[in-house]
Formats: sequence, C-alpha cells, structure tokens
Amino acid sequence: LTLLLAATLPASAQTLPPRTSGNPLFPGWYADPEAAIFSKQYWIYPTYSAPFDQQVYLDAFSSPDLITWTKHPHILDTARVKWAHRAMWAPAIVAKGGKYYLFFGANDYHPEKPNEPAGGIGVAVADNPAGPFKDYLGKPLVGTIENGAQPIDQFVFKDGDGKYYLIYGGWQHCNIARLKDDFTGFVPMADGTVFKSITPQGYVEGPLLFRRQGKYYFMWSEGGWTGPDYSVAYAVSDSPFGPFKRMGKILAQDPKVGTGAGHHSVIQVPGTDKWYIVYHRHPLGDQDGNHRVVCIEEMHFDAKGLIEPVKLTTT
Ligand code: FUB
Repeated sequence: LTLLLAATLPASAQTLPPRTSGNPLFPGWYADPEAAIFSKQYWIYPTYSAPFDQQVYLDAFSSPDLITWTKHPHILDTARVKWAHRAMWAPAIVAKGGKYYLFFGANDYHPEKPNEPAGGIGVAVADNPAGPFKDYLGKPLVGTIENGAQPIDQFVFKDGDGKYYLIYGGWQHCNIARLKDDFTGFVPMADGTVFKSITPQGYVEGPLLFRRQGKYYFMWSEGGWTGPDYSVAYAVSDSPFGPFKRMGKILAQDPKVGTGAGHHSVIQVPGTDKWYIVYHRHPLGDQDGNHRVVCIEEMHFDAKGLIEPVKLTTT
C-alpha cells in the first residue's frame, strides 16, 4: 500500500535513512508487504507466505529506523473473523479517527468452488497499529466478482480531497470503488455504478495508487506470482479513474540477486521527495513458490517524473 504519510517523524527521520537492515528486511517467509508510518515508526504488514490452509493469521513488523525490526505476531487471526478460514492475504492499512483499519483478503474467493466458504475482502479494526485487530463488518466488504476481478489484493487510496477509494483485484482485472467515510461500504459514482474498472495494460494483481506532483501513479504486479518473472510495472494518469498510460516495468528479477520481485508498496519519507519500494522476492535457487521474503530499495524519479528502474540489493 502506498501511504502519503500524515504522520510526523522526529527530525532525525526527516531525511532518508542512510541505510537499512539489508535484504531481506527481517527473517521469515512473507509476501505482499504493506508499508506505513505510524507513531514515529515504520510498519510493514505482510502476508504470511505458506500453503493457503496455513495462512490463518497476519504478523506485523515495526522499526524506528528501517534497521532494527520488532515482530508483532498474530495481529489478526482467522479465529477472530468468523467468515475467514484460510488464505489471509495482502493487508492494506489506514489510520483514521484514532483507529487503524486493516483491509485483508481471505479464503481465495472462487465462485467455481461452491463447496468452499465464500470470502473476499474484509476489514478489521484496532486501537493500535500492532492490534489486536477484530473483524469490523462481520462479513466481507467485497464478496462478489465485479468486472471480472477476484476480490483480493486490496489497496486504500486517500485522494487530496479527503475521499477514500478501494482499489483491488486479481485475475487480471482491477476495480476502483469509493469507500464510505466509515469504511462500511461504498458510495456510488455519479453514474450510479459502484465498481469501475481501471485495468491497465499488462495488469495481473497487487495494485497500488499514489499521487506525486499532481499525477496519479498506478502500479501493479505482472507475471506468475510463484515464478521468476513476477515483476512490477506502472502507468500514469491525471485522474484516479484513469485512463492510465502504461509507462513500463520498474522492478524485476536480477539473476544475481533474487527472482520474482513484486507485490510491493511504497513509502514517501514525510516532508521529502524521497521514496522507498518495499516488495517481496524469491531467494536465488529457491524451489518453493511460497519462499518469499520482504525487501526494500530506494525508488527514484527522473526530471520528467518517470520512475527509474529499481536495482535489487542485498545490503
Ligand atoms: O500472497 C498471496 C497472493 O500471492 C497475493 O494475493 C498475490 O498478489 C500474490 O502475491
């Protein structure tokens, strides 16, 4: 998830930290990292990368400096969400009104599997970024297929006018829908529709949207999520509803460092034009599609506002 960060960091953190803990950021198999800054700390909310039936909880990680990380285990657990049983995926987090809202996918929703429980995108809430989070709605926020999009890989975007949007979708389709202010549902668009397709060319999953210098940057992952060619591309528009013009791929495997680099989020260091991309990748020689680890790199824009290709590092 991209955060245009409202939190205030101490003066010492107002510039890009000179280094990070190196890659991977912390031990363990994790994917789909959502990065945020809360309470003067960097936070990462990843998917626990394991077989679907074992993905029954989410952990979080916090750091004051991107070097030292503290693990917060089981911030959300399927035991606290009656409709969620497995495949808890790709958290997205928003702080609003003193609460923390964690949007998550569960059950790998698939209408062609009628014997499996329905699922989709849910919302959990807590008073603290470390949780414990509890189910907010008692049912999925999105539990249907709209415009062909599987209800997974949610991202929450706050526009400059204070409106919140849910952007999500697997199966190569991406939707945007305006969230109600209390995140209990959606506000229809002017034409009466709730879900608008904004699928850019090449899109597979893992969408993300942020604004920089008046332009909307749409980023996503493409390729197969367990394979070496998983990667990140982006498009640009003057509107959050597109149309988005594909600009190209900016993150991909480096056969000398790691493969399958994708499903990322972005951090803008508050008060600066300094950015990080936080993503997962497979270690070299990996034989298990679930062996995904969370990494971080600097992300730079050129003078025209184009995102420069990101270099995979180990330090
Ligand atoms: O981690 C589970 C799934 O794998 C995510 O929802 C996809 O984006 C892919 O990263």
